[in-house]
Amino acid sequence: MSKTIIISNRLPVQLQISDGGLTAIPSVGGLATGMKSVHSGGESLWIGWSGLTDEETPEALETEIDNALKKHGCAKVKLTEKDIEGFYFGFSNRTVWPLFHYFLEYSEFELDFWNTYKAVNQKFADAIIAQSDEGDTIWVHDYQLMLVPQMVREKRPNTSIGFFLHIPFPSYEIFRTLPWREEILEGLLGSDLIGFHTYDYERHFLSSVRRLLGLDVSFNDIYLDHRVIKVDSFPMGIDYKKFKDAAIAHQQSTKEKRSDFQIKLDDHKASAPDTKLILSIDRLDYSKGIAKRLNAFEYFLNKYPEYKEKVRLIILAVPSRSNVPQYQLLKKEIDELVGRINGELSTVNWTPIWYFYRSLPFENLIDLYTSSDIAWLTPLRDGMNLVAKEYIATRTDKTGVLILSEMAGSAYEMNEALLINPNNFEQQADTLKNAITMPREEQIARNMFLQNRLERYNVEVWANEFMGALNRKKEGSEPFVSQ
Ligand code: GDG
Repeated sequence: MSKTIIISNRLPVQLQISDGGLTAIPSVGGLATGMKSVHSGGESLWIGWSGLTDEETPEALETEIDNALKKHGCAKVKLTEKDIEGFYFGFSNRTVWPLFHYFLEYSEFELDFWNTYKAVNQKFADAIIAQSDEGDTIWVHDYQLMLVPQMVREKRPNTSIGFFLHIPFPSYEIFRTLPWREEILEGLLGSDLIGFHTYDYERHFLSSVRRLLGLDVSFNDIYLDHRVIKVDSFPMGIDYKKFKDAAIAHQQSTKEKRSDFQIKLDDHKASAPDTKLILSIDRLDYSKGIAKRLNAFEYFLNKYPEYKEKVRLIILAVPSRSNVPQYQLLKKEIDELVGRINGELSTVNWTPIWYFYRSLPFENLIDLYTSSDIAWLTPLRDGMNLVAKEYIATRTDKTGVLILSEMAGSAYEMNEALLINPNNFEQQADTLKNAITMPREEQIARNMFLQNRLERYNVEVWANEFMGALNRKKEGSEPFVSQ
């Protein structure tokens, strides 16, 4: 029987080794949830890195780890510390990530990184080849594995291969600066179907293929030898029901059951009922525009001083890639900015910014979403941005205002949000004022549209549409319908 193989850098389960032995905890991230409908029963296998390097894995536990992963339909790719250094922290996050987010000056073109990226992609491809048969369907995820489709195609010419990129694909002018640009494109073109979050990323990719490889491109078909490769956009949704249900449960829970976090938020509301809470949640990443947001907040308070003591900004910055120097610098910059702004503007009754540098449990995330009057998300570039969608999904009474950067992929589907250019402080300050004063009826009207769309195009629909398109391509029976 043919099966589906999903492949991503990390597996949807986390391994923990403690005195009590080994535990495999399923992760609750968007991708893991979205793939549930695809990754079910014995008909699918998810291949990825377990999160433990070879050096961290006691030999005696190897079989136990394999068995624990097998129970979740997973198999591991073994990587050394050196692999992770060059492939993940190196080429993926010091070359591709900055370049694809238009931070050209941060992108490092290191031959060692590239060689390790190739070698590790080969390890992933070998794992697929070892565990798959010709009739299987393979879905490769994200920028860490862009060479895998071609590596698999070489050994399995007739296998159906899909690839989805979760980050932006940059314009040709940016992409062409990469020394290994042709190899990356050729790697991706091993796929039968290549998916992006937005039509713009798709267009950028097609343009690079045409100009760098000189291939025939017609509409969203690429002609390569005897193959036709489809390219299309599939904007990723969220597990809408999970967020909505969590928000409903949160509202229904008794006072005694509130989290400490919620008690603090409620105390704050009770002591300053007129104060608006403005929320931002991001991984601590330069692409998310956190420093600019802090500067824009200060600008807003200086332009509209009547809002001093009437607003509070909550910044949840989740630690990320702290081995990469650029992220260490950013952490320092944000720490200093928050300290300076709070130092300069605080009063005895008011601290303008509450700053949390940590990852919070899901329940606290819901506390924050449901307690905040405004979500303010200002990425300078973002493939999609799921936080914007999650905030809207938790607004059970349909109030709340979303201010969203037009540089986020999600902005294309969220026109009813207040869309801003994160570099325009004047516009950001005025938009904050509009958000604070927006009438309740207007909030409800805007969120009604947003919620309907998010509920309909949820993450399961996203996964099924991609798989459907890949299967149609395989069968060649139905006409391919572009969105
Ligand atoms: C990449 C692309 C694209 C955040 N803090 C906590 C927490 N989160 C969860 C959120 C959300 C997820 O993390 C973040 O997703 P984003 O989409 O906003 O951003 P990236 O991590 O950069 O994801 C992005 C995405 O891939 C999917 O294709 O949208 O553009 O960069 O789900 O809820 N979860 C918990 N505690 C936290 O403190 N539990």
